[in-house]
Amino acid sequence: MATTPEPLQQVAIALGSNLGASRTTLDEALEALDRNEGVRVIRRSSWYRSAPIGPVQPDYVNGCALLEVSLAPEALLDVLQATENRFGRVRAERWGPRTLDLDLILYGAQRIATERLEVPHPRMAERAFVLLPLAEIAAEWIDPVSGRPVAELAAALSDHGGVERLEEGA
Ligand code: A4P
Ligand code: MG
Repeated sequence: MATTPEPLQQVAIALGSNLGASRTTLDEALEALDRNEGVRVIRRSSWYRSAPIGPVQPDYVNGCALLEVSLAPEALLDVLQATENRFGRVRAERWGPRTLDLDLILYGAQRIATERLEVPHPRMAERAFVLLPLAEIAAEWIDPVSGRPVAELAAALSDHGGVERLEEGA
């Protein structure tokens, strides 16, 4: 049975990697996402190096991207998880090292809480490795939880926790 297409939504995702050739993985992950029906990658932030939060593990490369999608939130999560798996993601320990992590940060102005999905991402407001790249590409976007624009959340970070810009966005 044909499914009704969802209206187009603006979406922000966060990307992270700290195993393998991280920068190449992140670039290739965006290309792979863009090849999915119903997913267009509009812009990406600079890539950043960031000190790990969680268990002892290598530094991360992190960044964010803006997508335009015609997929419902959980269908988009399926695409993100399938892409993680394609890039060799093994889920061993929570917050542990990974070749690719794709998190759904914002989905339009929606607040979503299901068994599989919480949007906005519950830890976005405390994480410099999400907010600094996100503020480059979505400064005015209003976080539906706090009612504040992303640029303001980024400016309110108490410290930038070892997050450093590597190269320009595209
Ligand atoms: N899930 C719920 N909401 C979402 C969402 N908005 N986006 C569920 C994506 N997934 C969401 O995720 C576990 C489950 O969360 C999924 O099955 C999905 O149904 P996961 O990717 O399997 O595991 P995880 O990423 O280890 O867990 P979690 O809790 O999402 O971790 P975080 O908060 O993303 O932290 N340090 C630095 N410097 N940079 C990083 O990128 N990342 C983490 C992971 C830890 N430390 C880091 C970094
Ligand atoms: Mg994750």
